[in-house]
Amino acid sequence: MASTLMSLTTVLNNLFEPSKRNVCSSLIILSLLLISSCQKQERAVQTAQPAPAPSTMPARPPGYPPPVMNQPYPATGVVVLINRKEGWIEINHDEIKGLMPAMQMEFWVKDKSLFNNAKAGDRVDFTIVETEKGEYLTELKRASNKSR
Ligand SMILES: [Cu+2]
Repeated sequence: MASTLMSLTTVLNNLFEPSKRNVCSSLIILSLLLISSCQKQERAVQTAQPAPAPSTMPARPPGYPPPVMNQPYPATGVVVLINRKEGWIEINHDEIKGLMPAMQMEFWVKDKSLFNNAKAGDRVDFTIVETEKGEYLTELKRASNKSR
């Protein structure tokens, strides 16, 4: 019993010995730092901006208002390739007034027989219609004016 008391006193003495106290308090500070850095990480995760939801509509370039639904937009361009199997045509098109600037892009068709009217390399006149379900090419014919 006496020896237990002795060792307890030794432990207490050691604890209050300045050098040991420093070790002890620095351990406390270290653990506090660890806790606070963990909290910081958590906060960083929470404030991270959620990725924008993928939009079905392409971003509107400046100067082009949202398209008028179900209104035919006449357009011209050159056929790059036709994918009959999937039902789309890639056209290097001129500016489509009120819809989009000149660019190369794919258009879906609802009627694949339109593809009989043209082939890759042809300059074409076509029509684009915007619907709630997306953008479709509804008319396609080889351009009568080949000068452009
Ligand atoms: Cu386009």
